[in-house]
Amino acid sequence: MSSLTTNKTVLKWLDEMFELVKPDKIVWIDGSKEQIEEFREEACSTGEMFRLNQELLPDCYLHRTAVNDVARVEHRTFICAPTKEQAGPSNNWMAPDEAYRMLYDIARDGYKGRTAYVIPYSMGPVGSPFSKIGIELTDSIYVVLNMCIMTRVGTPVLRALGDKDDWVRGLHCKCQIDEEKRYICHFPQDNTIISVNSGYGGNVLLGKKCFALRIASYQGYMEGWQAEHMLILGIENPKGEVKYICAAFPSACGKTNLAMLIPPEGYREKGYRVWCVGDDIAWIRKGEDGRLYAINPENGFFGVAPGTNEKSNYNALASTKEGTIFTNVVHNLENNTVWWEGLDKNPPENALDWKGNPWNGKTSDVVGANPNSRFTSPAVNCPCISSQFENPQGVPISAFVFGGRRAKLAPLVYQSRDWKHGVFIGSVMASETTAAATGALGVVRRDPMAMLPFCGYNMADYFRHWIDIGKELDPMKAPKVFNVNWFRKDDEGHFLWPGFGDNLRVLDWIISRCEGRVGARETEIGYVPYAKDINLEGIEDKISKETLEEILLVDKTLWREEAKGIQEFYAKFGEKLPEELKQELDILKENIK
Ligand code: GTP
Ligand code: SPV
Ligand code: MN
Repeated sequence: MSSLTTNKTVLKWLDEMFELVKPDKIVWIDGSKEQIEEFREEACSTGEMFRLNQELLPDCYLHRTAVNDVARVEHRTFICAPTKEQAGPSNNWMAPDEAYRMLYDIARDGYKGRTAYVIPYSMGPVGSPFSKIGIELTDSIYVVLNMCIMTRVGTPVLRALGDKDDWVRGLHCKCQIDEEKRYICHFPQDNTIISVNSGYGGNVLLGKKCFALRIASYQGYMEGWQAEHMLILGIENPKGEVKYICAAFPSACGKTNLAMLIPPEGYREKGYRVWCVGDDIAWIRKGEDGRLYAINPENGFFGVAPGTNEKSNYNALASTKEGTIFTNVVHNLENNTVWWEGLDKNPPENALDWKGNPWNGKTSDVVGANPNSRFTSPAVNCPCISSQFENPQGVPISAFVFGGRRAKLAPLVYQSRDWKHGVFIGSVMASETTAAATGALGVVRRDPMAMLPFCGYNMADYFRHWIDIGKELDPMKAPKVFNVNWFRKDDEGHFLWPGFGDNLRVLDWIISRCEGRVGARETEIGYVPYAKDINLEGIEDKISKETLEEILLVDKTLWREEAKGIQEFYAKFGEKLPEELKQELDILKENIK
């Protein structure tokens, strides 16, 4: 197939890669419906995908990854900057020469007997000043079809690129899906990503975590903008005014759910609406009016399936009803559809589990869907997708919200005293680990700004970048900074806060604070709501005033322990840790003495 561009930098790189991996055939992705249909046919004919019930789930498919390949692999993810210090203490590092040599050895001849797919893609609306272009070379149709949902692909992207060299190189080789030779490597200084021996989501859809966070965070550091692991949502009030919030929660901690939430009945009746701009990644820059603006660089959702249902996330579920690829969920053979834990109380009896083994949901005592099983759905499917989704200028941000899973300690919500204190709060975030990455579950770890696995450079420089961004903002225009915790538990392990749609009650307080319409209690850790200011109308049976008061308390004893943990974490960054953050830690220690 002839190439779709004459861009010499693209053709040169591709020639080098073809010479290395030796494909039998080369196919350029043009983004046409016909081509996508051809790939679906082919993937079904080889058993790589299954066509689901086309009446109930039109254009929907099921895919199973290898059993050893179901999540991101943080211990095999590397930042290959020229020096270890540039990668920083929170990243795995390999010297670029050594990494290229090792990866090329693994990838050599890897496409023999296979087809090379060349995917030109844009992160962000094609032609937006925020947007960036990448080219992913892959030997996986599954990757192609996912990228066609998650990003803007094809000929218009190459047209926008023209002759420029400003694009990110991405080589993906499935190889033998060998865990021992699995590597996800980033070369921020070369705009290059190489991923070998995986076929799973975040490891191989290179536009997502690899480019839009790891490479882009470094680009943002160099160019004065930010790439963050944040959802973007708009809250419309009864007057029709929309305020936008960006929120950073670690993987599988509620971004997709919050981004698409349905307001509680009382709010709906009054005329409140929530609009989803993005559910995972935000690219943020200062606009001409001096405010921060954000776009969602993606074009689809790669969402966690388990727990998604009519009630918890109606909009996400609705998004999966057409043109969706399901990965590692249960195959319901009764009607050729899909199922996962938490979808409904009616698991299929005649089914295949995520590994493809016969599974009876009524009698089995093991889960049918992998805990990190996912759906890949087009953003346009989402009933509450924002009218600003395609706005090339992005949306103005009123608040940044940080949060994680903390059974104890962190109150339901609190506000920082100012920007610097807000950066401190983001930098000391901690959360219990989830199934989104391989490794231990439920262990509390520091995950600054939910970026620990995704920051493409030294995290101390990343903190400095955050502080510097704030210095350039007029305090009146800078987003206000908050922390939330939907995951406080009682001693029996039950969640104390109802969560999901009811989280709007907390966002309501946040917006009121941004608009200066409500007071707050100044505490040792920042501004905490008075219980009376969190609207509990309609959920008095789900949460008592006493419980609310309990989850708004600041327990000094626990915070003293926390301060020790923060100090240990900060010590890793040595002299590079910004002085401002040391001062903020000193203030906290003084406050809770
Ligand atoms: P990634 O796609 O991995 O980045 O995850 P995410 O941050 O988008 O997480 P998602 O919204 O998919 O939620 C992950 C899990 O958290 C699901 O099992 C949800 O049911 C659960 N969850 C989300 N919001 C809430 C909440 O408000 N309360 C409780 N208790 N659980 C929640
Ligand atoms: C996450 O783990 O934060 C995800 C899923 O959004 S993945 O694309 O696999 O990284
Ligand atoms: Mn994520």
